[in-house]
Amino acid sequence: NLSGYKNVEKKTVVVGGMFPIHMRIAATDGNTSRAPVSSGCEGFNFRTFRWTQTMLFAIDEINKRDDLLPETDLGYVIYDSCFTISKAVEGTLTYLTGQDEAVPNYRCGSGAPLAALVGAGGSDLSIATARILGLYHFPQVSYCSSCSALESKFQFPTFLRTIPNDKHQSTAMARLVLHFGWTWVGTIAADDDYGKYGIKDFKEQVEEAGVCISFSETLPKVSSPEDIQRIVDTVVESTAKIIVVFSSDVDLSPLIGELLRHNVTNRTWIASEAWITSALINQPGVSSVLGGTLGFGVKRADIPGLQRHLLDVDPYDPLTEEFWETIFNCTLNYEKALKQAEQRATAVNGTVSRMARGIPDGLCTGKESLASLNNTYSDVSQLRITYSVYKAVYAVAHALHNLEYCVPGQGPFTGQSCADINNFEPWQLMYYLKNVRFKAPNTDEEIYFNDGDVEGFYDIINWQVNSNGEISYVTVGRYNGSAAPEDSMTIANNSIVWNNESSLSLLPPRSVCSENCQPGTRKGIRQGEPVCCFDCIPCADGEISNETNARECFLCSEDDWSNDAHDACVPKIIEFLAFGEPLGITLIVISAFGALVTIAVGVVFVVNIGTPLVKANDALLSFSLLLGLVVTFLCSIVFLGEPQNWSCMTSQVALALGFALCLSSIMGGYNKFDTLTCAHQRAMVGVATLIQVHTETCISLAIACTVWLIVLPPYAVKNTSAQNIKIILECDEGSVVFICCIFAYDILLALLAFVFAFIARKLEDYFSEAKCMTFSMLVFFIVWISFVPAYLSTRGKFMVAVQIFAILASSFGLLTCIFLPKCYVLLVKPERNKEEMMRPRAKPRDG
Ligand code: TCR
Repeated sequence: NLSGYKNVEKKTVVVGGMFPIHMRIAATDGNTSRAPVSSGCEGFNFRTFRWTQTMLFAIDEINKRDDLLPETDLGYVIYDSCFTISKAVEGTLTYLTGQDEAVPNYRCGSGAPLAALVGAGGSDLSIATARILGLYHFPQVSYCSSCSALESKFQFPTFLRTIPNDKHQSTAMARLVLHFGWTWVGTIAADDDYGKYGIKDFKEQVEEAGVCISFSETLPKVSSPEDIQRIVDTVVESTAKIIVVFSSDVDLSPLIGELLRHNVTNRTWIASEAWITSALINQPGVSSVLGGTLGFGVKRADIPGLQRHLLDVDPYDPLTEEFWETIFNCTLNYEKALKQAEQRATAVNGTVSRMARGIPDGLCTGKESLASLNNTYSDVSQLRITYSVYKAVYAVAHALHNLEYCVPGQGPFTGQSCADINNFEPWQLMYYLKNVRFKAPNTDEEIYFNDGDVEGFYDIINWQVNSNGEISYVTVGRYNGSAAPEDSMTIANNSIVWNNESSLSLLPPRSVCSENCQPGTRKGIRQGEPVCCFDCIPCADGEISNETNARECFLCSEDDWSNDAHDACVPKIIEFLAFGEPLGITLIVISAFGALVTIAVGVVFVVNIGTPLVKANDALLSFSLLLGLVVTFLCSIVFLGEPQNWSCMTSQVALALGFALCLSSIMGGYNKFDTLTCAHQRAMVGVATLIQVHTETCISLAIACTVWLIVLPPYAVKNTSAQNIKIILECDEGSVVFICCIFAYDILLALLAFVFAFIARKLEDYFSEAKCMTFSMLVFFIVWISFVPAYLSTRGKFMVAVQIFAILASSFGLLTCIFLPKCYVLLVKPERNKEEMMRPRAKPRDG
């Protein structure tokens, strides 16, 4: 650790600085047989060395100023925390005690007063040092410990920082993820407070908004190849295209190396502040993997004169010696270096001795040019943490200034007293630090601590590959944590370059576990997987979903049915047998034809009314049979068309009455066999006589029908249940019992007619009338028996068609069987139409 006390005409106050100049501590050999020594460090970090030099630069600048601490000089003690808690603690104790060895609770009274400690580096280091410093109420101003855990004033009463709290960054990252609609992200966190708290805060916020975490990996502090390999495998296997990394560059770089080896492209990395502008990560060749990275950087500033200072370092200064040798890969002239070191009486401690380091052979002259090197050390284009260091030093200086120029009697302490710059207590400086409010030179940012924190202001930085394959940091937006949520983030979407499908594109990548479920489907959860991963299950028939990602499908109303896409309910098809359609027209034609033929037969009969044939067949009965047939023919037309209440009533009743008329007429015809001889035939005729009054038969049926129509009339209904996609308009019989009774009556008549005709078939009659009747009744039965299965196996309008067919078939059957032979005689063979022909022959033809 290196101290540079200025010469002592002015009073001097010593500011402590702690920087992770090295990346890790060197492994010890584990030999316990000799006194242990504090472990050395390795892995020189040029970036953090720039920070260190910035502190020196700021102190220099302050010392040169006449308006800030004109009567006091700032001295400094720099400690290397080596990115390790133990080293940070060791440094803190050394600093507090003023000893080379860290003896707690001991501080040499001599020497200049200690002001504050700037730094410690990473949050885990600061947490450790802040706990110790807190014990002594010793102020600590951190430039890069951003962990949200450090905001607790209860645990860390004397901790202040010039870097925004990571709470803001986590929120900003969550906002970014939501802004681009990514719902499936992976996270990688460093195994320290920075990574863990940062990712935790991020996760809490995105998960609340419905984003799912595909994987969460932790980068080990001491990384083994297996650990890194495991993480690479996870990244490769995951379908998440967005990976949020909360880690310092030092911890992340082994992973990046391995990702490069595996050429893991087509991912978009969301960077935390610690690596977004790091040269350790942004090395040549990473553009294929890391191009398009988006991340957050803290406020940037230009610090005039800093570059000069950085380039003008003295190579023989003990602080810069190792830096020089590492950056130029050479050994400085040993004797000269030693001499210089002795002159300055500076202790070199904590860094591995040059011998042990095994410095390469080439000698350096100390005249090498830093400017010609393209090293992150001298790169002043991205002064972010560097600016934070600068602010931290200035904060301490301003606090000391305020302390020094406190007006006696108006001081802030008990009894309006002031503190003495030569001998003040740490808590007294803490008071001034807390209340400091200043502007750093050449910037217009007003710096003050609000409960130890500064405002959460970030630049959103995009890694864009420029023409020569290098990555440039392009600021594409801003985030202001203290603004209202709706305008806290501004982002220029179209200035972002993404790393999509290996070609750089302007379209943001998509990162979802499952694509949205389109209307017509619903989300189906996958057991044991995050909610963002789901299956899209098509809605069942009759159910719809009309929004994307619907949770459920909804049933359509009764009159509606789902369309093919299942995204809307459409009215069901209304089905009935219409007049206009071919089937309807055919049926109308047939029935009209039937009716006309029947009427024509009637006309023939009327014309031949006086002839024996017509007389023999009781003309009245023939006409009532013909009337019945006309009725049945015509009533089949009423079955067609959209069912209405009136048509439902008419069709059934007309059919029943029409058949009753026909059948009773047929039966009535048997009483002409009055020449029957056998006793049983006579008895039968007696029965027939009973029924012969077929008008009564019909009237009684008509009454029954009227009762039916009045009590429980048939009516038209929409049948929505029989078929899903159709509404069938049909007739409801009103009362099944009634309709059964009425048609049962018809069946009874038909059966009787058949039995009579069968018995009478052998009787002598010239025109074989009984045979025709038997045959017609057979046709009738066959038609209606075959109607039953046909009717039951059809649906909708075809049921009606089957019904009409049965009606027409049976009517035509009756018409042809009974009237065709007679018409034949009447029209073709009138000579047979003679009186004597009507007499049955003396001898029966057969039997
Ligand atoms: N805060 C981190 C450490 C860190 C860092 C960095 C380390 C930050 N920025 C840049 C190296 C380089 C931000 C912490 O641990 O709090």
